[in-house]
Amino acid sequence: MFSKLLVANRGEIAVRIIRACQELGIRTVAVYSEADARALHTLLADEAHLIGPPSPVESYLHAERLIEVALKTGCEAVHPGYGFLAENAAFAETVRAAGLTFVGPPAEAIRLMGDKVAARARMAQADVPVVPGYEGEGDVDEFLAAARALGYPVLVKAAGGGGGRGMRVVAREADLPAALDTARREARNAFGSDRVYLEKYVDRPRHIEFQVLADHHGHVVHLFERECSVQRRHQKIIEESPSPVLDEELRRHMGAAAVAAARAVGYVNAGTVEFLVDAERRFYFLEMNTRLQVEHPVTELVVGVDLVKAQLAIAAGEPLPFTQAELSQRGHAIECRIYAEDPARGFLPATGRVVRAVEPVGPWVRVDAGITTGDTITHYYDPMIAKLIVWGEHRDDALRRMAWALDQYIIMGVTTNITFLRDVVRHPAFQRGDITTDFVERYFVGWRPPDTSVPDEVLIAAALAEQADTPPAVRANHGDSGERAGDPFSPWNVADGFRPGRV
Ligand code: MV4
Repeated sequence: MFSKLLVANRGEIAVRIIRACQELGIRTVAVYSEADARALHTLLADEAHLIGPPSPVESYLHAERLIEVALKTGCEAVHPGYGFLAENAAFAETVRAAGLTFVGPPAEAIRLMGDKVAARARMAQADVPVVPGYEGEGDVDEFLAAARALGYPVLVKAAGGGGGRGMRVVAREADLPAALDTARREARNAFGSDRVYLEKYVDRPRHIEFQVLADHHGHVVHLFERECSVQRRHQKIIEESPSPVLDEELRRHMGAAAVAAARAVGYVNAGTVEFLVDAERRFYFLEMNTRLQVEHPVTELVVGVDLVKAQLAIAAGEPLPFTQAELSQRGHAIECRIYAEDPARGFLPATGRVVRAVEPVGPWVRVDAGITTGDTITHYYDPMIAKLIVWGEHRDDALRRMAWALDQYIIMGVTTNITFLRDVVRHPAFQRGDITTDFVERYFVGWRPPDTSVPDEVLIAAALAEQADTPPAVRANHGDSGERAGDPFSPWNVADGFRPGRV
């Protein structure tokens, strides 16, 4: 195993990686921008190095600077987390060229899966079902002929896109030429390539993805599925495992397809194969994410595998410690993503100081947070600040636990989507598991947060209590039945005595 590793990321995922390393006895080196000098990941790592100003291009995306830090601190490996450079094939190559281990897949797999047209072709070769489509190099007339054969509506997608970026639904033949022009123009600007392709539009699909792990010894397994259909503008909000719609047979077929997909690209390390599942429960390969994903904890809780530790073991050359037959799903896990955003103002990102953060704690409740009380949330980085993950024996147990945990979660000083999530997990359609990718638009347009304004009397009472700063024991002596009450020797009964944690 490695003895020292560079964490090339920030926020909750950097914290997650550092914790795994701490357990494994791997020393960690954090990198941080000027905006993150007192961030959790900076404080938790064994060493932290300033890499530049807040702007990501000058810090977390600055490959040479990251590698320079890794080399000068004596790291052997680099974990990219997700986002930033995680799916940058050139970065993976540069890391390896510097003699370091990249905790992720081979650059060729990243590159191939990054090209959506090449990925579709490779999947079709490997008998992984893809959405019927046309990836031609042809002119408008050929696109028109292909679309007519597919039947409308069709989707125009950018070969260099993914994650829903540069996608366009075309309902009628008359709209296709203009849609192709716009899509090409946008793709050229966004991805540097104007190559586009067509897919038959799958109406109201479910998004179900399979976690895979592959080692350097030819073993490939899947760790079952995650259902990620609750999204808003291609941002996932809630993920769960198992999916409420898969049965054993479909799960087995999709799992086999996910393993075949990974094998077909020579995949190594942790990856995710995304599928669309239509109303007739047919499934189609969508894309492969060549990284650890935000929603990995739901798999960890249901399958009992620490995916970050698995990534590190694989990168260190160890064989997978389990076979497919040894893996199973137990119970149900749900993840809610906590965003610093204002759901009452079109989900506009929110910034400011976290005056107080109180995380729910309890059996089968997990919080992966990148922030804590006192932190400042800026507009430089992703607004996702924490993830709340719960496990239950059955889906309804997990749902109840999630509703409870959301009620307990307090973040003051910065607006978050917690109030929104509380309503989503209690929604009858969500409770039924009736979730397709249009769930939020269908049920939550015009959603308003509940009125949480506090009466003036309560604010005055709180202010007076704060000012009086009454020690707890003195309160306990006024009628409470606490053990300290009436104990003449208890230090808590000395009204002006020392109190731990009080300056
Ligand atoms: C589709 C589709 C319907 N038909 N492809 C969006 C993300 C990107 N990975 C692909 N996406 C879609 N591709 C066909 N042929 C619908 C979506 C889609 C979607 C997919 C997964 C999760 C949420 C979504 C929300 C809107 C559209």
